[in-house]
Amino acid sequence: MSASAFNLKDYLASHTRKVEQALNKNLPTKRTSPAVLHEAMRHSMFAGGKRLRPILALAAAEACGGKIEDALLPACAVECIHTYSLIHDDLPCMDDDDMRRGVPTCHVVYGEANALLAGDALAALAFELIAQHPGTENYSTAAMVSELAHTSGSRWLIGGQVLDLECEGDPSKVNAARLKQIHLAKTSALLTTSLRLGAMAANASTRELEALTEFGQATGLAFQIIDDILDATQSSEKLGKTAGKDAATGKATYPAIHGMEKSKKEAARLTRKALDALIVFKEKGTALDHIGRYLLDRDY
Ligand code: GRG
Repeated sequence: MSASAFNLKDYLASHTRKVEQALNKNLPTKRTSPAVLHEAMRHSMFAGGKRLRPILALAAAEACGGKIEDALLPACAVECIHTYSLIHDDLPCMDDDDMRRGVPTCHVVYGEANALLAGDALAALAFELIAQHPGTENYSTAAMVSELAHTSGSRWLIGGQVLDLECEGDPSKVNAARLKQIHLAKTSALLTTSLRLGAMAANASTRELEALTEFGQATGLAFQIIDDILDATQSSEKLGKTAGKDAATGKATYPAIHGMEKSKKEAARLTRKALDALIVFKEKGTALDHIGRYLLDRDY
């Protein structure tokens, strides 16, 4: 596909449709017993998420010369992990949020115990799905399961949540290194694994896998810094508070630690780094390049 013919809107629409169909097929129906559990899982799964991680998995597979169909199981698996983490993150014992993806959170609708269990069940389903992938010449099924488990576990996703909770309510506890560690663990890690699993499903070369790892890490960090910049601007405007310190949530932000100018420069540097990493894919990296620009070119 030539770069000029590429239409990101159409690409996202068609890939989202494929992801939705696969998720619908792979999640137990609402009527499957116990119905309340499956309703709760479906409530959060089909609440209108952007499907960024599964789309990255499919785009990575295509960039490595593979077919979308080969990456649908990893795509569903990463979205199951993501949705489980959001359900648990929203619980009263964590962030205690009432709304997510524009609808009431799982525990608000189904109660705390059912929400906790719906999250657990989605995490289990993620591993059931990735274990169904036959693997490829260079990557065994076990290597793919291990990739997902490592990222979901105590060193990354869950570890990042613990670090974040430790600093809750006292942003002064967070220095630059700690904030980067939290962003890498909570945001970059699953984005990177989504890309890597899509690539593994397409039997990627080591060079391709490394390029996607670099793209994922830089994109995740830049995405989070841009989020922090926007949050800080909104906080200062809406709440009349010092830009960079989100006192409403008690969370440290990138601009609070580094200042607004340095944050913008770092976001721009990481964006360039992310897009440069795609050079190895030539034309086949067009979709990832457009997705990267779309995520990172937000107005701040
Ligand atoms: C294991 C409980 C537990 C938590 C792990 C991922 C996580 C840590 C917590 C979720 C909360 C959070 C704000 C994480 C940062 C990553 C992030 C940017 C999440 C939002 O992702 P989007 O924007 O959401 O892709 P949608 O709803 O579109 O899927």
